[in-house]
Amino acid sequence: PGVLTTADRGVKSRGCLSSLSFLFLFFLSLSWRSAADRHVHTRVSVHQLCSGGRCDQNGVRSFLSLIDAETHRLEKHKVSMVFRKLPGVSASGMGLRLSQKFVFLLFLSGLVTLCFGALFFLPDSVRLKRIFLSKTETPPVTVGSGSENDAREHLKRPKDQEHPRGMTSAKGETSTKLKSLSRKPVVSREATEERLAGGKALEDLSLSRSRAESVSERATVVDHHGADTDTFSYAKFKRCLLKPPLGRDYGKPSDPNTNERREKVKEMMKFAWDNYKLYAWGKNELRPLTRNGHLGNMFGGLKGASIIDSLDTLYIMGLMDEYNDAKEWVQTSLDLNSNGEASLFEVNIRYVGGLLSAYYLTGEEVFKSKVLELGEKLLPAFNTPTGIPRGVINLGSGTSWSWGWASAGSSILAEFGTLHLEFVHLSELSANPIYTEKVMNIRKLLNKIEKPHGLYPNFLSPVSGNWVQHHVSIGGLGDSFYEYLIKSFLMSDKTDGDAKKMYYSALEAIEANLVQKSPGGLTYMAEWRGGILDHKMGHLACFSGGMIGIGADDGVPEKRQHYLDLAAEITHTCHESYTPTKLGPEAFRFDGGGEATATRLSDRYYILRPEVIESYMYMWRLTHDPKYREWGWEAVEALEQHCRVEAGFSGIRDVYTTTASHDNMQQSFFLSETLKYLYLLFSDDDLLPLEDWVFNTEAHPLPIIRKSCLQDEATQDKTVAE
Ligand code: DMJ
Repeated sequence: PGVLTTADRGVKSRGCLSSLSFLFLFFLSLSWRSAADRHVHTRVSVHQLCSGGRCDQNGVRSFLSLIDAETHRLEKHKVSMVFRKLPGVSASGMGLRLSQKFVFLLFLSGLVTLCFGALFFLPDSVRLKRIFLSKTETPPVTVGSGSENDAREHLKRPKDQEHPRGMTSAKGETSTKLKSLSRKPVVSREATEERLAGGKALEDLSLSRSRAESVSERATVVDHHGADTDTFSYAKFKRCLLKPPLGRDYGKPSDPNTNERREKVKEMMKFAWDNYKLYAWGKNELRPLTRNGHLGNMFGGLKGASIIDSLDTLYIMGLMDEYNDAKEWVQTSLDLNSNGEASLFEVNIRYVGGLLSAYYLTGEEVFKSKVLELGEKLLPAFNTPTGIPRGVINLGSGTSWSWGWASAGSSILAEFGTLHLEFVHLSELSANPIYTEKVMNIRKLLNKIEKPHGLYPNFLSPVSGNWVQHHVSIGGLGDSFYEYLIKSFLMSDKTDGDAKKMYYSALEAIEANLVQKSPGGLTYMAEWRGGILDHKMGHLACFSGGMIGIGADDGVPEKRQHYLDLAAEITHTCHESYTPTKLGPEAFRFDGGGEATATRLSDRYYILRPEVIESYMYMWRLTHDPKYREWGWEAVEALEQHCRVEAGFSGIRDVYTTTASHDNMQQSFFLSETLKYLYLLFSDDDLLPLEDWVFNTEAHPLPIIRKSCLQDEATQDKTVAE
């Protein structure tokens, strides 16, 4: 706190510049005034030399030369010159008196100062800065592929749209016991020559745009959707998994009580699904109070978000009739030729993630062809000078632009930083490297750019590649960027060294700057605004318990237990925020006397979010501490009591009152995340084992890519064929 960052220094020095301009004008006016004063003084002195009709000749001569000199000085004076040049204005300066001139000049300099002040200090002054300072600003940070449609740069329409996402000590607890963190693969993970070469190719981020394009073109020749359909073999992929995805018996727990709880969660899923099907089929989300559907404006005209988000949940729960209905809808009704404005992030995590998972779990070709068709439609969003995509894309025209609410046309860290897992899989399935190149380019830029205190601010300009504001958050706007770093490392079969390095150094910076302990002993993640801490934690930030947990095992040996403890402490804090309804507020604070409590009315709502339960699930898998299942069950009971209505589940407006006021929305992430994490919490660990799967930020499981195994398999297949 209190330390000036580079950007702060920039703003301050520009502030100084405007103050200097004020001082300059002020002294100019003073010197003008003193010159004028001296002139008056000279006249007075001459008057004193000549009295009674007699003058002292020598004195007069020397005073006359003094007058000449003064006159010359005044003539040279810029302000005086300006006045002289004005037609019809006398040399005396518009006929104003000296004191009036002085006041006028002071007023003028004040005005100039005010303008400069407004330019640099008003909240959204960045736009103005760009106009005035564009020539002197740091040149854009470019890495690899750049813009190919700079025309769009000028045509982009910043729109005023709503923010698509929520803004977005374990008191007496002892050290958490690590249950089974080591995930030992059976398949060889030696870094073979070939794998290294492949990895290097992926990481060669200085690829020129033209190369990326030519690769794209080549792939397009192979297949309309850029897919070389013969390259990816589902059978090969299945053979490279360490365990069956659905376990020995669909993860059925042997303990009857746990099984009963799991069945309850399955019933909740069926209830939510049936009502969606009944009242909102084909729409994006169900409005359970008014019993109708909601399309919203996040998916660019794409429909059926709840269907796509539910595919894998229905499948792992064994709700096969429902899954088949969903699959049929994808086959017959999922129309990707929409022409609306979509959030790149939301379409990616829900549609791309949902379809990818459905494909990997079932091997149904329809999911693969749909996801490749959709992936291709997202590519134009990356056509910016830096390759950092903008937040909004028109799926029909490919035009993209930044959210109207995002400062100075910036892109959001949690949005452009949450594409990696899905895009790498798009390359896997299509055999087209362009998707990987796009996200590797983002990675490279983020790796290269200077980070204040090692932290990643939430807003970045897709034009210059510089940070736009110094707001750092592990909750909304930042969250899943960090999640995708560690998950990229895990999903690469632990070969993605850059992701690993970036994750652990980010975590170090987070610990040094954001992690706090409340007076009551609760560990929490504060937010950071240019060095000032805001002692608030969003519900969204509660995913970090799980994230730090799954990353614990790959930290430096001396920190592994520490990371696991930190993960447990944060999860504990988030559990503390779930009171008295046993549901948690959107954001809770640790100042103003509160401990993990929402102090503002506007923060008290709960929209069926998953993050706290997500951390319970990971912490259960990592430690098998029974408290996580108990906490999960508390949440199930609370959802039943406060959120279940006659026709589905609904968010509530105030978690501090037991007479619920419902928000009339069954979010699609309730089906994909909240209920899936609860189901997994009450299942055996062999249902979607973490040795084989990572969950994207919408809880869609994506398989770990075992390049060496896939290549060995390819060699074997070839040998057999020969
Ligand atoms: C989900 O869409 C994702 O988890 C996203 O990363 C954050 N917000 C919602 C759920 O709260």
